[in-house]
Amino acid sequence: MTYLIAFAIIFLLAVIVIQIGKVTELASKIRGEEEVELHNNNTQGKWAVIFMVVFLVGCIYSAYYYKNTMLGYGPLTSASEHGFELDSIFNVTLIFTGIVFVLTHILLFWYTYKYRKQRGTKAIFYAHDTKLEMIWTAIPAIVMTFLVARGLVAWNNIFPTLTDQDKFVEIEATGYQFAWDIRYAGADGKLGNKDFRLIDLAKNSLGMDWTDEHSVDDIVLGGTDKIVLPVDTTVRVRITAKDVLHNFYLPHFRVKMDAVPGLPTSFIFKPVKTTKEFRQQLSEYPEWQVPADPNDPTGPKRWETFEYELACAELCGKGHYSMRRIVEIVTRDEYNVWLASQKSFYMTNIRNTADDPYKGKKLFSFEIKAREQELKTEFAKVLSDSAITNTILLKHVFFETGSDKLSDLSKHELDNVVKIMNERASMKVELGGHTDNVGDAAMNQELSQKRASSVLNYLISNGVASAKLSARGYGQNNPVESNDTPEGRDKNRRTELKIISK
Ligand SMILES: [Cu+2]
Repeated sequence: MTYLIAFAIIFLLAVIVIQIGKVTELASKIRGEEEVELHNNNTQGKWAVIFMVVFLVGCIYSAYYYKNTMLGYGPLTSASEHGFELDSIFNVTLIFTGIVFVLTHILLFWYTYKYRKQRGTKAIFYAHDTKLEMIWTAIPAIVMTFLVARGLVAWNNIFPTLTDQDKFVEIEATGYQFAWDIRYAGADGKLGNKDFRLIDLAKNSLGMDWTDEHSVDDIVLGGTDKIVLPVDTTVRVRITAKDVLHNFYLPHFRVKMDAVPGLPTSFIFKPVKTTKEFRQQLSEYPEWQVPADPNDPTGPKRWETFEYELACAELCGKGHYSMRRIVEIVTRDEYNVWLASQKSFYMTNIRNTADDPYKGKKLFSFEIKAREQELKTEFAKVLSDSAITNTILLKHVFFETGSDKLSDLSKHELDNVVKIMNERASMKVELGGHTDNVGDAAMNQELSQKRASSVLNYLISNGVASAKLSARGYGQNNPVESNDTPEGRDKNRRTELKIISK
């Protein structure tokens, strides 16, 4: 229907134009051709001058009217250190191009009027003037050289080479249809290696390499989480994409860089205003004092709801708009608290699963520290008067398969047990060995007894009085989970510590 109406309109317009043409033709036959042409030239020349005035006034008025909504003017000054320099480059370029724009338009329209066809005038034949050519080649060349040179200096300032000694926060942004994965380096400050061959959409969508220990504490933010960054700190963003071209654009920080599949790019910037400070700056302008939601006049003001944002500035597909993310700039202390509260991707999704290359082979120092705290709390619980259980699972005690030989990793857990045992002179405990139901029950009984004794021997040889310890094998009799699954059997093979007397 819409097409039909559009077609009808175009058809009618064509008919009108043809009819006007016919009328003009008839009129010129009556008045004489030349007379009409001179009259038309006069009118069109005058209209050209009127158009020029209206057009230039309109341009200048709109630039002035919208100045507070444009980046770099009014309230929207740069929120990053290098942004001020970029804004100044844009302004200088705007001044030069603005002057040329106004001048050429005045000349264009004024000459259209001045040199319109008049009775008794003749065109001058003006073929060449070397001096004029020199002038209009030299002036743009000098101006362009100045602009380009300034741009190069700024480019070098914005992209310094950061060394390991420089203190900076590094994050990685991976664009895909239609979101960003934001990866933080975690406590070690280093992003781990990635390999596209390791990409597994369900378990490892970024292709992080778990054999690189820098990966272990890396944090990956979910699709809608706020990107939090510290103020007054250099931030290096590694930018990459998984499918098509995207563009990492932080307008308030004057950061804009293509995200290209297979070609990592990066941008360095330093935020200089926290989100709160920027809101304060906006609050001084009347246009930011209005309610954020026009339907709710008593609700928060526009400046109160302001957020920095990340946008994809490449038209990458129909869900393109949903790549918007909120960026929050906070103080250094707030950032540290936030970072510490984030869980590493590896620890939440990979640790001790089949994909974990360190499963049963390695404990990380942060895990050992955390386990020490946890063990202390567990002991405090079973020793308190309101205790509901008297048993602690020794989570980090491992044996070699089918043997009673303790693995090296068990040392951390057992050394902590030694420490706690020696702090309480009267405490007596029983070490209990448990197995799954694989194999012969009598063999399992024997193995569990041997394993419990191994733990007992380790504790004695590390300074616990033998009178405080006993060891007992329970075989496969006390499962905590079903023996039908590998995970269940894994849980059933365990060593427990039971408090006999406090
Ligand atoms: Cu995109």
